[in-house]
Amino acid sequence: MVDAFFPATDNPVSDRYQDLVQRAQRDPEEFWLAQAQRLAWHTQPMQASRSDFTGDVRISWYEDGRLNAAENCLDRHVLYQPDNAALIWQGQEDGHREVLSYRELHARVCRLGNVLRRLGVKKGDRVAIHLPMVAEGVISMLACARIGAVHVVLFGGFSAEGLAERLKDSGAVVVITADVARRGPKQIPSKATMDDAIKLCGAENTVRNVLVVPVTGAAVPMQEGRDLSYTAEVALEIPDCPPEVMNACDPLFLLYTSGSTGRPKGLVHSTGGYLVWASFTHEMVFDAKPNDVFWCTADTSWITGHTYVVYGPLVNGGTILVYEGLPSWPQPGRWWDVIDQNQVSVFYTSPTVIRAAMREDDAVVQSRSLSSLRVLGTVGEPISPEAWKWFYTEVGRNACPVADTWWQTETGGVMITACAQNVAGKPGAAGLPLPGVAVTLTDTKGQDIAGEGEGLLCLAQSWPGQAMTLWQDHERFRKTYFSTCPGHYFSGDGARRDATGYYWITGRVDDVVNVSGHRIGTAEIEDAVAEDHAVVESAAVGVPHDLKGQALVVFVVPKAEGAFDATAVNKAVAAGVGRYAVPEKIYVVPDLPKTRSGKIVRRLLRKIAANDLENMGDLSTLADPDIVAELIKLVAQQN
Ligand code: 6R9
Repeated sequence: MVDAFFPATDNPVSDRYQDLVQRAQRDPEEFWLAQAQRLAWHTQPMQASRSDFTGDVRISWYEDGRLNAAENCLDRHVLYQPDNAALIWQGQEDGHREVLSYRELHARVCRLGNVLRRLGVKKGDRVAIHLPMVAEGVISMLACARIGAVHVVLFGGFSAEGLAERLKDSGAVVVITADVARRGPKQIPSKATMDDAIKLCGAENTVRNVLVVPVTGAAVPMQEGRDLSYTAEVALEIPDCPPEVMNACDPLFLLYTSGSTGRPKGLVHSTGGYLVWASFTHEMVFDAKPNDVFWCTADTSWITGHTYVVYGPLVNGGTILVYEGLPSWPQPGRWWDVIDQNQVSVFYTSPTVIRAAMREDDAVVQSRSLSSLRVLGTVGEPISPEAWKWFYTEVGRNACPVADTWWQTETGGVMITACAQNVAGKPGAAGLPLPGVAVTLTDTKGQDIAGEGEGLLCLAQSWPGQAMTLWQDHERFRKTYFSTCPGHYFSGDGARRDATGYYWITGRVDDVVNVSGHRIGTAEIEDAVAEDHAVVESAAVGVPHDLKGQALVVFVVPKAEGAFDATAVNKAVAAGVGRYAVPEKIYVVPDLPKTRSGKIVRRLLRKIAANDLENMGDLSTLADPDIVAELIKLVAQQN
């Protein structure tokens, strides 16, 4: 094998891994039923998959099984390891730290479950969670799961409009938010933004109650009858709350993500299949052990936070670390201190963080011990071989396997990686599909590509963690994922398979931009820009960026000639989507390159914005081929 980094052996996979791959191939039904034994069921499933990627499309796992996700994450561990740490919360300042044992976490989840029940939340109702990285975020998710409510975790960086859109779409009846969120030296007004969001829902508002977690204890306006203090409410309840027994295919949560059309997509994850996937992948990918302190740095509002901050490690009985703060605040290397202080053994982060750390003096990382680390992982964007090697050498001290994990909100958990201790890592490559994962590369006509080659990254068979549908829009689910390569799930990514069967992810082939691991739909941005009435039309594209992976660039065509205020465009994006999506650069142009049928040719805009002017391809299909030269000139002038 070429370029293999770890372990130094001729055979890139372990015997155990090979055996699992073969068993999964031989009899998938048997294999996945055996994996279901990881969980405690009220009714054992007798069947694994009843999924079908053709026709109307049906994703269905363990459909005759019954279970409760919170019970799986808590009660069975309370039985045999009540005093083991379930959750370590580390605040952004040193003095702020709290360790919750399994018994304590169970109690706090139960109290909140009882509050929600008292507020009339029923099985199947949606509850929105809008919290920073505090223990209450995890507690809230598990409390929903316990009473059969569907949690909808919303990103703290969304604007009021972004929140309102998701509150309306999900029909959330209760919101759990914070007074404010700490972000380094800044404070984010969570409650105030949520108040605005609920106001924006107008007649479509479904929110009856807002529970406010006192993160700093800041005084915030409370609306009589609607808003309640989280602390006061949980204090009224007992630490025992009978779990709601759910069907395996009942939704555990909705999670919104960006796609190539404007409206965000609410992916619906199941209770049984998702939890099996969280357990299986957490153990396989990270070679997880019960005494691990597992730190996944993702925000809980991201799928990575759902599966590897909360469900995976807890269902497997491990200890999770929830860290409130930023990587380099109040001092550079803060995250390395958090690892040392909490004896973190598995560290799972993103290439963006690694790139930022690489820019600091190596003395910052070298001055820390990091001796507790055993396994490293990355997720969210492609990691360059250079960053991979830095992570392996400087953070892992040449002794910890690095799992670059490729997966998506839609897949529920990791799909392609170099499983720690079982698959040799290769800098820059994601790795091999997990056992039972049927990755294919197809050409644009839907034909499978065999052997070495590059194509659309698809899956030929369902897997337990697959999202079941889009919230209240199954047809959009079918069209988005199953029409490009009929009979296959299409991920939206392109990939290359090398001679050793390893996959190298080449990035999105649709109109989604990945800024520091944030998935941003260009249509979302364009919809927001359209709110600026001085703009006729706009086109958002992604360009390569050293630190962020990709950066967002927007071409705008103003209504009137003369002075144009680009800051208004930024304001429109901040208001419509959130500050995190504000473009890196705005180019003011007289027109956009379009086909004769009026379609914007984004491929050309991407090349122009990235100053990659070779191989512009055939311009003769453009309505106005001269626009290209003009745009090149204007972009150069505005840089
Ligand atoms: C888990 C998560 C999914 C998109 C995905 C792809 C990109 C994720 C990656 C990666 C290259 C990796 N992506 N992991 N690209 N290498 N290891 O990120 O979910 O937010 O839904 O994003 O992120 O483009 O399609 P999500």
